[in-house]
Amino acid sequence: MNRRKFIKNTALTGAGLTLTNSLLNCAENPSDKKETVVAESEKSEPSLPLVIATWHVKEATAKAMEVLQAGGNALDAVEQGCMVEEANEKGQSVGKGGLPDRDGNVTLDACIMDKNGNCGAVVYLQNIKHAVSVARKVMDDTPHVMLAGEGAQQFALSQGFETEDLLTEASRKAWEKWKVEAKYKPIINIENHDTIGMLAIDKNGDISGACTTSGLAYKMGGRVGDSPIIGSGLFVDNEIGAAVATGLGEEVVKTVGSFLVVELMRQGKSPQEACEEAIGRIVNKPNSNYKDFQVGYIAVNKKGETGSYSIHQWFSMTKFQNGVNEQIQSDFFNKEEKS
Ligand code: SD4
Repeated sequence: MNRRKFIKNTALTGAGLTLTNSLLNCAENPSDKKETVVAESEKSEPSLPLVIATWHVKEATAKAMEVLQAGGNALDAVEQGCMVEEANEKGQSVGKGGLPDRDGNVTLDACIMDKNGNCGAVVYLQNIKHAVSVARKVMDDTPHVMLAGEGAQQFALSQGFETEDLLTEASRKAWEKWKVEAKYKPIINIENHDTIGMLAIDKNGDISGACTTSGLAYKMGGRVGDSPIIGSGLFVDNEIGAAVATGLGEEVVKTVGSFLVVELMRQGKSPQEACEEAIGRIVNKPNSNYKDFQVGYIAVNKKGETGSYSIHQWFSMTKFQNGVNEQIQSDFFNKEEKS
């Protein structure tokens, strides 16, 4: 599978750090994907249940749909869907096999949110593959919303999760190569997909969402992105809809992106319009260096209409609805960029 490499680096100059933005180059080359739909259009009345997810993750959306078709709720569907990618060692941005930070540690961020506005999150979780399930346990079985690091791991162990080394041989080699050749100026990653964010509506019309990631490859030790932060990486409001983000988390956090998308839908915008305006908030900032990084949003509203939008080309959404599990290429802001 060829991957297009369209932007090489993301510079976080404020932190004095240059980071590879892994998701800049992991989208499908459209010439490889016969089933790719070029632009999304809502041709018929949306029907339930439905699942959408960031990037090309058909196995994950298929799992979530299996849960929904069996009468399961949206919360179980998004958890189980995300778990597919966490267990997929070939995916170097989620769960086992995730690329490590600059010190060689794989650290995971995840969150989950249900139809009642309950949520749970883990940040800087190590040695436990299913971060999304630990996040769910935080939501279900603690009085808290977020657990970090050692505390999150201890909690997971107390709940019966088992530790394992998440750094696969492939990711270790990539890290070793990065250290030697990039000299702490990271080079492009080759990945199958990126952070998975998933939103589902079950047959009762209830919405839930989840997001799980190993974050930016070769990040500074201790760095946490947007993905586990409710309102930034993910937000669900069962009255309105839900949104989830992928991309350079720092930019998503600064604009409280997923909450913004949901609030824009509350004001009457379609999911597509809301995603576009949220991207607008990033790219229209004074002195925005958006050409150097990617951010993408996907969203769904209560009616089951969906949208997705990104700064740069090659972001995609996987959507499973009406028996069709398809990858949909997102529209994007930076049309000046050459294909
Ligand atoms: C982060 N939003 O940690 C994530 C990165 C991402 O895997 O989407 N890529 O900033």
